[in-house]
Amino acid sequence: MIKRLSHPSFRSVLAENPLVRVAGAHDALGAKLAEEAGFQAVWSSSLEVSAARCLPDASLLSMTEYLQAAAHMQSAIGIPVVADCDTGYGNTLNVVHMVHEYEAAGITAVCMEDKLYPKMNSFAEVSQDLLSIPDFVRKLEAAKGAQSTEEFFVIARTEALISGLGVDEAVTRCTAYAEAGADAVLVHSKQPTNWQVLEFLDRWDGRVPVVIVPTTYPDWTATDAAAAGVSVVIYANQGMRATVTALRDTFNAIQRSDSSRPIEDDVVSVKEIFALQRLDEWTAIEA
Ligand code: SPV
Ligand code: MG
Repeated sequence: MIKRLSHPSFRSVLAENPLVRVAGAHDALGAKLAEEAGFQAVWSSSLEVSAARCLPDASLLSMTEYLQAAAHMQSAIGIPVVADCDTGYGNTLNVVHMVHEYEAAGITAVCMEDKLYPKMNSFAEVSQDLLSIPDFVRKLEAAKGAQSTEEFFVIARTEALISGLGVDEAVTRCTAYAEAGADAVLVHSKQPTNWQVLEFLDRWDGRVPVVIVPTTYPDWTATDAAAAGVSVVIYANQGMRATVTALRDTFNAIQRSDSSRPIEDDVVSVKEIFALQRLDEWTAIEA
């Protein structure tokens, strides 16, 4: 009989691995393919979940919609989802509700960032204004106070570098966030190299683990990042970008040749789709 999949907590995965590699996804299929490839956790990306609806990553979807996407991913895989919860969907009260709902849905880790609500994606060329340190500390304290198990893990993300405030501000903020109870800090940079993150790591006292999202500095290997002091590397959107490339190539090729003949050797069989659906196990129920 098919059982609901179980999964370890993100906290336990981090405790057992000096470096955790995480892949971004927006649905259960993407999450499952990340697991299949050997990633140890899945990032339920706000950029991807919004883009899957052809909407900007601008706090347009509701918490319920993001939670549903994360929960769909979590129920399909045996590794933990790390849910990108933007700003916590509002003020301190929204954060408490968010933690209650995510934890109840079986999500063991959330990430919350110190931008103003409503937020805009970090790479959008608009002003990226931050919440004050005391206000974000209150949100973190509310999140930690609202969790009902010791396992639940809260990542505090600073957008100080994204908003152009520099490494000093990022260190000051992450120190305050760790003191407020954050289980890890995420320092996000949009520089074309890793120099800001290296400077941050040089000054970070290691009181909680550091998470990075190396979208704009892809040459830095996860192994080298770990050697420099990083504990979690998130490949946040490469899967979705690859999907767009693959769908465009496939649809254009079919249109060009007026048949699907040219692409048949390049795409998986329907049988492989059945395998991802665990169809054999489902049909066995009635056999
Ligand atoms: C996401 O994947 O939604 C992230 C990372 O938060 S970024 O798009 O770089 O802001
Ligand atoms: Mg996001």
